[in-house]
Amino acid sequence: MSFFRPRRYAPALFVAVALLALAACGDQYPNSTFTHLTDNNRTISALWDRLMFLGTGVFVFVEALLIFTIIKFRKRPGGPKAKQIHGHAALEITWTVIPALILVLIAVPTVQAIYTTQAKAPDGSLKVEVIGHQWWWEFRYPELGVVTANELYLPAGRTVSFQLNTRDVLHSFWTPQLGGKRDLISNRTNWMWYTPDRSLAENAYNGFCVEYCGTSHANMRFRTFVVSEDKFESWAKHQAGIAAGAPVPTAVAPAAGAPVVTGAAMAGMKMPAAAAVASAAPVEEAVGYTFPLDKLPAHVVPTTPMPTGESTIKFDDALLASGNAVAGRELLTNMANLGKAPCLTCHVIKGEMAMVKDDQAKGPNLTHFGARHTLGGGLFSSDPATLARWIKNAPAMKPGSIMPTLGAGEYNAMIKQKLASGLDDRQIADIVAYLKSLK
Ligand code: HEC
Ligand SMILES: [Cu+2]
Repeated sequence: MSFFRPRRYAPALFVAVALLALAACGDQYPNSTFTHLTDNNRTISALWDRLMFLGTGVFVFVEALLIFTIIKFRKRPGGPKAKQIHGHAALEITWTVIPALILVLIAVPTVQAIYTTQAKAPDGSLKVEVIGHQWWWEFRYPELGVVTANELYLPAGRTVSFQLNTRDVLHSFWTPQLGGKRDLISNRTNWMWYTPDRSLAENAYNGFCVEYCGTSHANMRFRTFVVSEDKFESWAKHQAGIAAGAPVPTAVAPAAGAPVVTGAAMAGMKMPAAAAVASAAPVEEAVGYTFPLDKLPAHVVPTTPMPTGESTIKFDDALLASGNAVAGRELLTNMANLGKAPCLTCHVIKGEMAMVKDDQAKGPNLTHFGARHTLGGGLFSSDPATLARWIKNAPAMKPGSIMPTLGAGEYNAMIKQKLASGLDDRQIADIVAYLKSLK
């Protein structure tokens, strides 16, 4: 006699499995690839559905046959000896032909899907160059003259043709909700295209690097904003130019009493910062469209924790309110300050003195950094307090980051000691005010 009576447990087991299955449907999955938001994803998911359907059919049929056979032909006490059979032509032909037919049903649409997704992008597609760097993303729109980083804007309803390259090691580009994952391979160009649905105006998605690429691979993320064609055009047109609101490139430090852009002025500001330096800026440019901060869905808002304990990056936040954008600009653009603020040896800010070309720039293009919501490969929010700490000690916030430690007294993981000289909090607050003014 056995104590284990399966029948007694069967109902409970059934309920448990059913609950588990139900739980899988109850939540929101903002990084799911099982969406139908682009033509590419629809093609792939049609294949998936067919495979699941046929696979489930095969599974149920085979298992049913197996269970039936086990029960029906089980060994019984005193039963007859099993009949021995040698070969059964009809049966063997059947179990060869049926799987072959199933494979054809899978192979034909699979090959079709490969041809569809590998085909050249349709004429008139928007070209976007995706360049992988350890550990951030560069996005270029060569037809529009735009170079940006970590935040990808796409027009809804228009096919985008991605040209995928890497500056260093392998990476892989993927916005799961929009589908179409593809690798960035050294010395080779990969292509991919898809069309975000026209109905997708003002949506934001998470993007990831999905090929291991070193220390901060998991920290190499980006955001994809799908917006209406109008908004995209407004964004792109503005991005192609220099920033509105920044102290004008020809401006020198203002005379005593002249208005300056301060962090406080910017915080409560509705108008472009240019208005605040009206005396210095002859032309007041309108700021182009930016995905509204207050409309960011929760799943794209960065939640990376700041370093704590010993590694806490201390900063005097009170200084941020009086950050002086003109002084910040002077720090970055005056060659005399290069030792302390070598920013432009790695970053391009259009309209400022060019020390590197886009192709040699080691860091993200900062021309319109003030219009970005994130920093550091989508890891952190670009609010002034976080930005200040980033400038002070980026590698402490993002392991291995190629953006160097620049704050005086900060521990520099590269040289394994504290920086004897570097930027003080006052100077960083000024740089923050300047970078945030680059709308
Ligand atoms: C040695 C080259 C180098 C220097 C010098 C440098 N940076 Fe960077 N910077 C980088 C790199 C690389 C990144 C990308 C880091 C990452 O995300 O891992 C970066 C990222 C940034 C970002 C975030 C951009 C974004 O969109 O994510 C800001 C802002 C920034 N740097 C500002 C500065 C400022 C201000 C200075 C000077 C005080 C400076 N950098 C000096 C290389 C440099
Ligand atoms: Cu990676």
